[in-house]
Amino acid sequence: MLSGAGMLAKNFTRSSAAAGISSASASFDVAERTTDVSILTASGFDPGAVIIWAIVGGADSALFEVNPATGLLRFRTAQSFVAPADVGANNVYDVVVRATDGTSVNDQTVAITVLDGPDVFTGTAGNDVL
Ligand SMILES: [Ca+2]
Ligand SMILES: [Ca+2]
Repeated sequence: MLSGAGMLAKNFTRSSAAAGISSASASFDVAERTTDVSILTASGFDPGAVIIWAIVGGADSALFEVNPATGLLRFRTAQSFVAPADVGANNVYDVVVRATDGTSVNDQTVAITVLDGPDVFTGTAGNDVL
């Protein structure tokens, strides 16, 4: 006796309770005058899930962009330590990043601290006064 019914009932349930953006402290240090912050990674999603990244909030969200496919978080323009552009002007930039696979949505607040670095002077062919 043959029956195909059992072959049609195979469903997969999706467990997303543990999904999250993996970042031990959700904070990063970045040297001034650089744009790349970090390539973010997501944990807890189903194996093989296609993660889409987006910036969804944060006081300084307008200053950042994230690559939807790679998760590379970066400043739109490099920041200066002596002239911070963040809210509060304390060189700590706050942004909320979202990872989703279309089913699970996970938001993570990330703090990026811009660190002071040696200042670079670009001279001209003649004598320069600093
Ligand atoms: Ca700040
Ligand atoms: Ca400096």
